[in-house]
Amino acid sequence: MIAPHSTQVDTPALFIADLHLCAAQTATTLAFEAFVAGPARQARQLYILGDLFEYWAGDDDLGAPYHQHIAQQLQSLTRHGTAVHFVAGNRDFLVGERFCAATGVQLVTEPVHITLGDRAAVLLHGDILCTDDHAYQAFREQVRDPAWQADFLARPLDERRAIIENVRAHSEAGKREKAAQIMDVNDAAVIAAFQRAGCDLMIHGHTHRPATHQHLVDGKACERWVLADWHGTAPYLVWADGLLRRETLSP
Ligand code: LP5
Ligand code: MN
Repeated sequence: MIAPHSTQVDTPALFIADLHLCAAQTATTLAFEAFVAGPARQARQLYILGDLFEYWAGDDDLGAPYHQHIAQQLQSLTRHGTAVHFVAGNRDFLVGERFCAATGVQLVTEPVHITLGDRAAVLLHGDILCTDDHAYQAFREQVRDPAWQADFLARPLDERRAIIENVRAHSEAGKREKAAQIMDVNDAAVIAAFQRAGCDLMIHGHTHRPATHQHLVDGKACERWVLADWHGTAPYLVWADGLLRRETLSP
């Protein structure tokens, strides 16, 4: 269910993004299993800020044994009592109702507004902030169009997978040509996102450049936490005891 989301977050709450889970990435899959069995199980809430999967071709891909395994991991977590929220990334925006029913995960649409203690925060995947990447933004606009998605999802699963492999090849080749700065967030887009959200704290992923940035927005100090991508370990952000901090689980 896609629900508007503006909530007081129970503590401890965890934030992750850019796991890029797939059957070929054994070490990252093991890190995810350890994360689910450990820190995530002890948390009250888990926010997955996009790109949980290397890619998601549609909820009928839940039939793949690897996806079954990941869905069971998530279901064990939500049944245990951790509330899991999912914000779509640029690789898994086709996650839908069937995935949610199978896992107990709640889909939330960005920008997600939450309150950490007495502090309002906004959550994003982060790709929307990369406004200098004009080719990507044009692609994003096309594939986020509901009519385009309905047409795409009506195609056979094998055909969708083949199209995605083609896009991935173009994307990887394109990224080698693009200047690194183009693939980072645009400062004006960050400031506009803070202004629209009316808060001084932002958490996002996508750029794979973990850091905590300070911004001055209309004279107000604002903080932007960028999540790390996963490569065989489980980096995450914890909100507990009134503070945000970074942790990494190494299985
Ligand atoms: O994810 P990341 O960080 O590696 O790269 C992104 C941008 N690339 C993408 C593409 C995805 O990585 C792979 C596809 C995901 C599947 C989604 C499900 C269904 C979609 C179906 C599509 C038809 O998002 C990359 C950014 C980078 O982040 C940094 O911000 O630069 O953007 C691109 O590379 C996009 C290109 O610039 C433009 C798109 C080219 C598409 C060409 C299609 C040709 C083949 C079509 C066949 C029908
Ligand atoms: Mn991404």
